[in-house]
Amino acid sequence: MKKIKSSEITPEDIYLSRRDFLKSLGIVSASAAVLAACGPAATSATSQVSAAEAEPIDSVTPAAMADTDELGDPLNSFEDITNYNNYYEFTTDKQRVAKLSEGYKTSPWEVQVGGLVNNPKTFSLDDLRNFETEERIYRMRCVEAWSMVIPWKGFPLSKLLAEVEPKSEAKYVRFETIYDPEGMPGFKKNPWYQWPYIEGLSVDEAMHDLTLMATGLYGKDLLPQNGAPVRLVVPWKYGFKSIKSIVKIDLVTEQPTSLWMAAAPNEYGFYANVNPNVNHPRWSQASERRIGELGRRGSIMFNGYEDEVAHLYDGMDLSVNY
Ligand SMILES: Nc1nc2c(c(=O)[nH]1)N[C@H]1C(S)=C(S)[C@@H](COP(=O)(O)O)O[C@H]1N2
Ligand SMILES: [Mo]
Repeated sequence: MKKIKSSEITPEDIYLSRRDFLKSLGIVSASAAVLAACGPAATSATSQVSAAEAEPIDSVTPAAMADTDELGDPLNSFEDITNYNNYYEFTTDKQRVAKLSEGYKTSPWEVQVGGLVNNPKTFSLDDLRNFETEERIYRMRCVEAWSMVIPWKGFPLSKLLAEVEPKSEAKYVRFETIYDPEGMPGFKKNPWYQWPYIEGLSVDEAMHDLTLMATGLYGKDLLPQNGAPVRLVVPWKYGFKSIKSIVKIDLVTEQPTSLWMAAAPNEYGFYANVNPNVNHPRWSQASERRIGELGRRGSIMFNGYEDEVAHLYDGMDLSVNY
């Protein structure tokens, strides 16, 4: 593989060259076949990992090291990730969000952070851009039993919270999406929801290093359909927790009521951790359809992040749909 300085290549070049490299080793097709045939149980095979390590370390950036996530799952394409979306403020039709949100203005933008904090602060786009970003390749498992693997760009929410200094009384973090019935057609079409879109995390969940404020994917700024300019990504929870286009974050004492809890409390709990053993009242959560694959694969406890996050739920009865 030709050596080029990382400053000379665009993120897509990195992904493409990485994929070519894996293909030359027969990795891309081989791992896809294994995954399709056996599901996640087989994905701990280390062959892909060792192949990735075979490339001379100084020839690649961290981004180029990874076009699979840590279970060896291939990334979904930019095309898939930006054209199959849930964003009810625009439409409930996943394949029309991209079109309806095209050109939606996300600049200027402000995120007001307050509540039980010592340093309330309103973050402008420039303030958000000042956070050092990193790439995080995460699986995303929608509660509707489909999933993707997405290379996010972003910064840990904990870094933002450190700037506002939560008070010790704060127990939860409440997030709010922009409320724009004039600019987003879904508000009027779906008036029965309690807009704006609200989500929440416990402070411990919010401080966890996996919890990301995403500002981009595939190395580019987010498009409106994915929640530009900034959205939450909590990879061990069902996708609806990963609230888009955030304008307000508050530290609070009471557990926030999310839009989905308000809409159907028996179907959508506050914690909403991915759990293949607890079915949705209307469908099984045991398996999922990975967008771009044929057939289904088994779903994984905490979406595969159990080692990192299970301790957050010590003593909680995980057989209940919270
Ligand atoms: N504001 C807002 N955030 C949202 C949603 C939404 O409808 N509105 N949908 C959620 C759901 S159900 C999922 S699965 C993910 C989808 O994110 P993606 O379209 O970027 O893949 O966004 C979540 N965040
Ligand atoms: Mo979802």
